[in-house]
Amino acid sequence: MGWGVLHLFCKLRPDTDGEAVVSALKAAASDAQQVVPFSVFGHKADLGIMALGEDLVRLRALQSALQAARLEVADSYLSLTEVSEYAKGMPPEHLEARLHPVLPPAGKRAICFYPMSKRRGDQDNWYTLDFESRKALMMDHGKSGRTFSGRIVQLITGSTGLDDYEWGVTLFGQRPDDLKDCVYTMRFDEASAKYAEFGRFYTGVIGDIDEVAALVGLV
Ligand code: 76R
Repeated sequence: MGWGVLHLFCKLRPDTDGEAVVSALKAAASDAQQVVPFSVFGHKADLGIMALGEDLVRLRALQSALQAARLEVADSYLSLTEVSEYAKGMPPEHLEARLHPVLPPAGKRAICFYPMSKRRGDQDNWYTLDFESRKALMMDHGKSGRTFSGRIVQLITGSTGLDDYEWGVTLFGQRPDDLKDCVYTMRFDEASAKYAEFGRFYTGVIGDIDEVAALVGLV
């Protein structure tokens, strides 16, 4: 079974208790959850947190602790790690990395997150294609994705029925141009060009908890 994944995009307020935020993040990180903190560029948020673990209640408890420290949750996304139905035949270690990823990947400090769905339009409807056609499109997608092997780590987490879009897309790269090149290239995949719809994009820089807390002005 997959893990819960909670992305939180938070804003500092004048009365935010920075020390309490740092304690909450450290407590969560030492309590069977992975916590990936990052500073977010631009006005959409200050502090980004990607928290993942088996127990959804603990993820929600982290959110409560941050809110109790008067951090404003400006946006969020809930999803679950999963193995894509088109990746079922892949080697077990590959599937394990999808279900139980160890984050953040070493040396990849640039992160972006966006939610996406597959289109259900009158002309182009992903869900009226048969499985073999979808699988062929996803194989093409995987092929163009693999040209970024080593440069990008993608984590696709499922959210159909849980949040506004069908997947959360989290990409890790060494620098922002790795993210940009990857997303640009994949726009030409038929699976994206014809069928993808995207939500808001968030981009940031990962660090350890103290580093990110200092950078965004929490401490
Ligand atoms: O798991 C695998 O690596 C197998 C091949 C593969 C699958 C099944 C794969 C590879 N992806 C898969 C599934 Mn992907 N991916 C996206 C986006 O911006 C866009 O245009 C779309 C957002 C990017 C950038 C990306 C990158 N992928 C999926 C699915 C689930 C579909 C389903 O289950 O129905 C989505 C929504 C999706 C979206 N993909 C890759 C990449 C990259 C870089 C790879 C190669 C990964 C690697 O080799 O490590």
